[in-house]
Amino acid sequence: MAFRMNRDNCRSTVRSVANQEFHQTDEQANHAARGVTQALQDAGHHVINPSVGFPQEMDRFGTDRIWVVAHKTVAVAAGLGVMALHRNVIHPKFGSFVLLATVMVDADVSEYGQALDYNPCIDCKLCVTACPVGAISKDGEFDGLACTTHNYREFMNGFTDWAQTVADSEDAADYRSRVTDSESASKWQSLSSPPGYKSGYCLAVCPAGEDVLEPYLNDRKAFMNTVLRPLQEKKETLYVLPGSHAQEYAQRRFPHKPTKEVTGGWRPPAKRPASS
Ligand code: B12
Ligand code: SF4
Repeated sequence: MAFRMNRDNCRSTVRSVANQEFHQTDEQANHAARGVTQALQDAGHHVINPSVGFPQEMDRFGTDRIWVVAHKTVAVAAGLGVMALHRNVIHPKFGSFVLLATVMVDADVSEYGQALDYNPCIDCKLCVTACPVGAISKDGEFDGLACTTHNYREFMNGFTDWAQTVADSEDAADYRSRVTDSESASKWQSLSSPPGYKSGYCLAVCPAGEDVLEPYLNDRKAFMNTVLRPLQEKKETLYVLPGSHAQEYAQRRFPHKPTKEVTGGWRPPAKRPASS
């Protein structure tokens, strides 16, 4: 199942606005999938709805994939869209502004969906341009480690890195020399409400999809000025692994965005998360 997100919220440079859109849609999707699960259970089936996002299987973290089902794979097979350059599924009508859910049932299915026979991606490569840590390359390579290190700074590995910083600090003054007050507050916020994404700009700028495309086609310059540029110009800290391509890219392409070297919490040698 695909659930629509509100575009301007996702495109906002104000992270709390974009994050509440992701979290609300996440909740809506879990709720709807659970409703379908309940109905199928009442009809006598064995059925589950693995979570849309988190929780995931953290006992496997660092050794295996932590998600229960790959929603994108199922969505593509069901004809809900096509996985494009930015690795998200583009829905033919709603574009990149969808989150996905899967209901798994033991019943025989009377009719199967068909994969789309075209790709709604228009190959504009705005996702490549928007990513602040160069995680998406024009040729289709995706640097999952660069994305996770920055965008998921408040999640599993970013949290581990922060916990290690606390453990390594000699006293409060030492901790404060390593972590800004804003970063401490952000960590608290992510622990007390769902964790905040730092970016997701690849999805925000994507003009593909029937309902989304018109403003881009009508006036590309205005689209760049109102959608792409504000995200590019936003002053924000970018989290990078020392010596990584992401670090070099961020410093070269976005010199006004300060970079901060982090360990990412990975145990040496750095382990790459499974590919998306
Ligand atoms: C891991 C993950 C990430 C990682 C990717 C890490 C990496 N590349 O190394 C990181 C942290 C970077 C990430 C970031 C984001 N993510 Co994310 N992420 C996921 C997650 C948990 C799994 C992705 C995945 O499918 N991986 C790889 C799969 C394809 O491999 P696999 O599991 O081994 O599956 C293989 C086999 O096992 C088999 N298989 C598995 N299942 C099935 C099922 C069937 C039927 C069959 C036949 C085979 C099969 O085939 C597969 C291919 O070989 C999904 C949630 C979920 N549970 O699906 C969200 C998800 C992909 N993320 C999502 C989103 C929105 C984001 C962000 C925008 C978040 C944000 N707000 O910033 C960013 C975008 C970054 C980007 N450009 O991709 C959405 C995408 C929605 C969409 N329109 O496509 C998802 C689907 C969550 C959701 N429920 O909506 N994400
Ligand atoms: S931003 Fe452009 S290139 Fe990237 S996925 Fe969307 S349509 Fe395709």
